[in-house]
Amino acid sequence: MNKNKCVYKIAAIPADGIGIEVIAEAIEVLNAIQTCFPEIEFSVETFDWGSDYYKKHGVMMPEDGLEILKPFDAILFGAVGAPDVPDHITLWGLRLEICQGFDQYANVRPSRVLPGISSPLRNCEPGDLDWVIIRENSEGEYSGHGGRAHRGHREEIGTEVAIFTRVGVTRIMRYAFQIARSRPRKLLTVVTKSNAQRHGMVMWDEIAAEIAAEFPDVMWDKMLVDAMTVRMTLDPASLDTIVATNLQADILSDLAGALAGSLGVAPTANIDPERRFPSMFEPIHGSAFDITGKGVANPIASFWTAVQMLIHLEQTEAAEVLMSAIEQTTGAGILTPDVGGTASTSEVTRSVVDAIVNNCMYKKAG
Ligand code: GGG
Repeated sequence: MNKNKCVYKIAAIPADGIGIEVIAEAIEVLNAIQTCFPEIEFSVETFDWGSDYYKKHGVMMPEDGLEILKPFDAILFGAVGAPDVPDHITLWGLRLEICQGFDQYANVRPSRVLPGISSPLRNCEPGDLDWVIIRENSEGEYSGHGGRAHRGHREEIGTEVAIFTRVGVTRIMRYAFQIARSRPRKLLTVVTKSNAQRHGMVMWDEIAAEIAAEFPDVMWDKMLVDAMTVRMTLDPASLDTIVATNLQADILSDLAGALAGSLGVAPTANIDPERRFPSMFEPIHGSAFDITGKGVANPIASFWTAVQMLIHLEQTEAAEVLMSAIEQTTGAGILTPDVGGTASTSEVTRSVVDAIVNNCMYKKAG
């Protein structure tokens, strides 16, 4: 028995639609990684939580779901959403329950145009679009505060209250500046809407300026969210690291995924930077019921989020091998239809697995 072997307990929650397909492929890729890196072992346990579970039990996951997940080193998540269950039930009952329950307050969303994939932007040179969006993941517009009254009456009201706390804003700003500092350009754009939202968003701006003083080596600027969509589209090379509120970053990262070629390649990591709880890794895309069961779902976002998971687990060499296998596959034109190819989900996986094996053999020989 190798005493230096790292055994990672991974909770897989494929959940709904194509989430089930792409997480199965991600597990196959992790198996290839553990074959090539004998010092790494993944002990994967899969949970059947999601919309089908909801239809049987009336809840998206068991009441003690968070307690069940707590001992795991990481969570690999698929997607939520079903045509016959309201979206706010599926989202709040599983994904947000885990993100907020485990205080995974930093949501990290890298975007880059991978080799072999083209951006819908004209004149987008390789390297022009290479961003990391940091989404505040615990409060803001997703605080869950609000309510309905006088249902069905003419006087009916609905409120949705965005809550920004000094603790919440300070920690996400500091995290974003740290990420910006770790990247070669050391450049951060703080997204805001403080012209119209004159309370929480003005505090957001003030705290950004306070934290900036701790990072004199990071250049930073501030953009209104509406103007940010224009800048992302017309001047992508002017951006690097981006921090935005929960809702703003959710919208901007869909745009980022589309500009990088497809949401099918966009990964996301829900991180508890203090490592009190397991962090959760998932593709940004939803359950995509229109293509479920057709064998054409793009598994690249799930593979890329597995890279994020390996980095979080401090297995950087394995992460590099996997990222390089992904890029070799896309670069060779082995692409699903959403990025202009004709390959099936399993053909893309086969290519990534083969590339992992080849890269490892090459490494060992070298
Ligand atoms: N894998 C991501 C996922 O399932 N997303 C579903 C969704 O509706 N997300 C909206 C959000 O998180 O704001």
